[in-house]
Amino acid sequence: MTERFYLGFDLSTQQLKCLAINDKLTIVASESVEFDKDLSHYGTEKGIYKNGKTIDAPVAMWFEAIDLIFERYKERKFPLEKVVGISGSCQQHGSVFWSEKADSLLKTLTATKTLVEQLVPHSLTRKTAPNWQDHSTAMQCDEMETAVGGMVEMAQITGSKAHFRFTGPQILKVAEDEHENYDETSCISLVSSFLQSVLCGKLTPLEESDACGMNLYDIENHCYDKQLISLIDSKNQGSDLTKKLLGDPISSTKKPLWTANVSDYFVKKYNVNALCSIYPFTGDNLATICSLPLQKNDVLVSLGTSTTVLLVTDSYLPSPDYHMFIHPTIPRHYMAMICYCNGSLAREKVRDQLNNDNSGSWERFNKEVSSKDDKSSENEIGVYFSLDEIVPSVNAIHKRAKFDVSTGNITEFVDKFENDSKNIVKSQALSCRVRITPLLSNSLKGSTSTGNGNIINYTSEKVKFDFSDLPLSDYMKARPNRVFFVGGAAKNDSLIKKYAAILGAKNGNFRFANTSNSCALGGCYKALWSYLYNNEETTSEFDKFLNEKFNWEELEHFYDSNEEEWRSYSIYIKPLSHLESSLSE
Ligand code: XUL
Repeated sequence: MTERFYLGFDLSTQQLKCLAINDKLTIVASESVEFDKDLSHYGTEKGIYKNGKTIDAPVAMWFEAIDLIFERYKERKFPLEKVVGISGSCQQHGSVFWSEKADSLLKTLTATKTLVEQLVPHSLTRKTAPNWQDHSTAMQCDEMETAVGGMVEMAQITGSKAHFRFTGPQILKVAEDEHENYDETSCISLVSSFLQSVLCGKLTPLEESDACGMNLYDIENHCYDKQLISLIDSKNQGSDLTKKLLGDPISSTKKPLWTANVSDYFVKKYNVNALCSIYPFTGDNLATICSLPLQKNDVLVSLGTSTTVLLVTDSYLPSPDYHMFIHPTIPRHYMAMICYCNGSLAREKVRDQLNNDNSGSWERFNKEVSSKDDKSSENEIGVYFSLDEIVPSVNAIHKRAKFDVSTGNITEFVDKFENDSKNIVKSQALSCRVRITPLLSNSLKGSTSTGNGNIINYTSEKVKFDFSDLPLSDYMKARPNRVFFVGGAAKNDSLIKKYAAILGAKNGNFRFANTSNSCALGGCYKALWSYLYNNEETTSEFDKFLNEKFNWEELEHFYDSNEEEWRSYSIYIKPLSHLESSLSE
C-alpha cells in the first residue's frame, strides 16, 4: 500500500491549526497560523474584535489563514499529493453570511490569485462573523424562548436553553438590525461549514451535530424547528431561513458521509491530491470527543480555568443547565456538555489562602486533598463559587455548612472550615457526579443495588439538583464507564485521584497529557475513519474503530476507582443539594 495521509483542521478563536496523520494514527506534521501574530494587519486581539457586548472576527482573516497554512505545508515540502482525506473542527456558534455570488466565486477560484483577492470583495454580505464570546443578544434569546413556550421548552427542542452565543439568536439579531445585509444573504454557514465550503470549492450544508449549537435545530425530529425559523423569517418579508441554511444539515452518523473532493484551487496551487475527499467538519467540542476513544457512558473531564464535562450517552435528557448535541460519529448517541465557571481559579484561591502567600505551591493543598483522614471534614460541605456559576445558576458566593451524617440534614452554616482544600475538590467533583447521573444511560434501569444502609438510611428520599429530582438511591447506582482527564489541572495527581474516587468509573481512569491538539486530531481521526469506511477498508463504527486503533500508550491509566469508596461519598449528596437550594433563596 502506498503511503497515505489525512489532514485535520481546527479553526479556533486564536489560530488555524492543521495536523497530518498517517494510517497508524501518528501525527506526521503540524502547522498553525496565529491570527494576532501572523496576520496582525487585521488588528484582532486574541483573534477577535470587541465592541462592548458585540464580539466578532474578520472573515477575510480566515481566508488568508487558509492560504497561509497550505503555503506552510508546501514550504516544508510535505507530500500534499498523498493526502486522501480531510476533515476538521471549528469554534462553535459563529456564522458567515454569504452573498448570492459566493457559490459561483467558490466554484471558479483561480490558483494564480489568493482567496482574499477572489472572495473578500463580493462573496460576503457581512465582513465579520459573530464569535462565541458575544453577549449582545439578550433580547433575541427572550424572543426565541417566548416563541417556543419558555426556557425548558427551548432546551427540550434544541438541546440547550437560549444562549447569547448560539447562532439562532445571532441570526435573529442580524435579521432585525441589518435588513439590507440580511436580504442580500443567500447562504449562512457555521464556521465549520464555512471552512468545509472553502475547501470543497462550493457552498455546502451544515453538519448536524454542530447545528445543535444554534438553538434552531429540533434534535429529536432531526429538522429545523418551524416556530423558531418562522420567528426569524417574520422579520423580513419573503425571507426563507431554511433555504439560506441550504436545507437539512448533513447527518454523518448512519455512515460517514463524503462532502466533495477538494477544490481544484488547492490541487493546482498546493499540489493537493485531486482525489482527496472532504468529510463533514464539526464543532470543536464535538471533535474533542472524537480525539479519544470515548464510548457510551464514558466521560471526559477537562480541568482548565473552567471545568467542562463531556459525556457520551444514548439518553436524550436535555436540561436548561447544560447542552446536548447529536454525537458527530456514533449513531443514536448524544454528547452532553456541562460547563462550570469555577474550576482552577477557585481552587487557586483556596490554595493561596491556605499557603498564606502567593507562592503558587500546591504542596499543602495536595497533602490535604490526599490525606486519608476524612474525620475532620466528614460532616462538612461547601460551595466555592468565586465567579458567577452556570451549574447551578447562581451569583458568586462561598458558603459552608455542617450536616448530620445520619440524616443528611444541614445543621448549621459556618464561616470557616479547617479544611477548604478537601472540601472544594469534594464539592466540585460531587457536583459533576450528580449532574452526570441522569445521563448515564441504562445505569438506573434494573439495578438492585441500594447503597450502604449502615451509613445512609434515607435513600428513597428525593434530592433535587436544578431540574432533576431523583431518589438518593438513584445516585448510588449510576457509575460512568471510564473517565478521561484532560487540561492543565489534570497534571495534579492528588486532584484527579480525588475526582476519580468520587466519580467512581467502573473501568478505569485515564489521563491524557497532550490535549493542545485535541480538536485537530479529532478531525484527523474522522477523516481517516471516513476514508477507510467509504473505501470498504473498515466496517467498524467510529468508536469501535478508534478503540482498536488508538495508541493507548499515549494515555496514562492512573487509577481504578473503588466501589466502596465511591459509595462512601454518597453521604454528601443530600446536603449538597440542600446547600445549593439555599443559594437562591
Ligand atoms: C461551546 C463554546 C466554545 C467554543 C470555543 O459552546 O462556545 O467552546 O466552541 O471555540
